Amino acid sequence: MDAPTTAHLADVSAFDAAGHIARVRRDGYTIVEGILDASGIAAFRAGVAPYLGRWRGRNPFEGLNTERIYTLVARGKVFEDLAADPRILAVVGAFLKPQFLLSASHAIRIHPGEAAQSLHFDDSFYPFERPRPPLGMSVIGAVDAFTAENGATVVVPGSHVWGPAEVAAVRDGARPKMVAFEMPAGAAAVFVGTLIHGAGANASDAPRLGYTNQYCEPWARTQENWFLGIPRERVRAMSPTLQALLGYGLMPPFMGKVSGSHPIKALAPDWVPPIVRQERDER
Ligand SMILES: O=C(O)CCC(=O)C(=O)O
Repeated sequence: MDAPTTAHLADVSAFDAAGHIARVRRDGYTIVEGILDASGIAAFRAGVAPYLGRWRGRNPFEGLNTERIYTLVARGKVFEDLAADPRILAVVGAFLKPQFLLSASHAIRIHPGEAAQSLHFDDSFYPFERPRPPLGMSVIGAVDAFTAENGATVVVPGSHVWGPAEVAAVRDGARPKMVAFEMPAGAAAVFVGTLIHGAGANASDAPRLGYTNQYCEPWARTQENWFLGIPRERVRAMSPTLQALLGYGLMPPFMGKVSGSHPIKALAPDWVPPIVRQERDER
């Protein structure tokens, strides 16, 4: 198996994880610059190019004038590196339990004329009352620079600690003070799953390309089903860190086991599911 790689990544030793974590606790989000450098941005663009231009969102939430490329993590090395970026994982890991999982990974290209997305919070589908600790963490990264005009994500700072009444007021149309994630290409915002946000309207004359990687507690169901969505041969070639993020690890003592064994065994080239092997051996 490959070791985790730092290709496309800047020097991580100088990364101020504590500062970012403190900002997330206070405001609900932080912005990390330089997650992708110029070569990473070029690799990202080349990696999504084959899939662009053929799809539009199916509802206003996906964005009727927005393209999304799902299961991005499995579409190339640059996307693997983004999902397992050690700086991102350092911030995310301060809020989720060890063995947390990647929950969703997709590119988002918002076309000119797209309306603003409805305000929401990303871990809302877990049925636990707010206020509460986040059950998920989200990253939204800029491949094109994000501006207020081209659809930069807008957030309500501090809304991560809100209770149900304030959240309901926003759903009913209240508009508290919002901030746009205006950030240069290559930067990424990291925020808690309880933070209220949405994609902005794109009033510019160019598309806005970005991506989201979302993580969840190791005991929670992931949004994307990686076991069905990513062939095992492809997972086998990924780093151990990413394999764990995709669910090929155990949450102690044994959550995620495969017929009583560690799920990493399922990546061996000659692996057959134990129930098939055992039935065969009986014959
Ligand atoms: O693309 C963005 O700026 C935000 C998208 C988002 O929040 C979502 O689709 O859940």
